[in-house]
Amino acid sequence: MDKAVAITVLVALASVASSSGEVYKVGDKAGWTTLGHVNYTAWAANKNFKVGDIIQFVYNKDFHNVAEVSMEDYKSCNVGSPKALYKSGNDSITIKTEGHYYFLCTVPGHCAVGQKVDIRVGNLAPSAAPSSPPEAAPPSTPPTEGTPPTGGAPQAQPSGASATAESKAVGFLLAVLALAAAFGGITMPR
Ligand SMILES: *[C@@H]1O[C@H](CO)[C@@H](O)[C@H](O)[C@H]1NC(C)=O
Ligand SMILES: *[C@@H]1O[C@H](CO)[C@@H](O)[C@H](O)[C@H]1NC(C)=O
Ligand SMILES: [Cu+2]
Repeated sequence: MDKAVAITVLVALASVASSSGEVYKVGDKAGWTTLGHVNYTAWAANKNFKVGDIIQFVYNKDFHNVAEVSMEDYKSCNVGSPKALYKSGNDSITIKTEGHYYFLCTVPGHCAVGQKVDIRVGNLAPSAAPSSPPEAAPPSTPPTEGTPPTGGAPQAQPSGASATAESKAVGFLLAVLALAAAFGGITMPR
């Protein structure tokens, strides 16, 4: 009975631990910048973002900012109607629900050279496949500096990411079982 309780508690603790949010610094060491032309699509592609994770933008606030925008504005680099604007130079955004979070820098020209990122949270279709075709061409915002939006990157590697997550979970479970065995001297199932 005590062993069962101990195992239950350990498993509960393990699931709490594994569901606590991770902090993702956008661009890793480079941060949020136009220098070096960091490919933020590639940066985001192999991440398994979850609700509760924290997306951290670190940048020089004299040169950049962070705007959360709609998918359309993300694709067209329209900086004119952000949903939210951050400019502290060190902005941490906690993910509250599944979905796409589109961010870009509103400084003229920066989005066009790639300072934009699509944070895809949950098991959703890649943003490259919009569910509805573009409707009657909206009064267009001129694309900045003639660079086409880079919206066409399919992030086709969920298998690798989920395999990693699974092996992590299995490892965790094994560790918990080993601990429980050591703790209670139980024999493993035969
Ligand atoms: C950025 O990376 C994505 C995914 O790896 C790739 O498809 C895309 O072509 C890259 N963009 C540039 C501008 O290199
Ligand atoms: C950014 O803020 C976090 C806390 O929100 C802090 O841990 C981190 O050191 C800060 N980084 C920089 C570069 O200021
Ligand atoms: Cu910028």
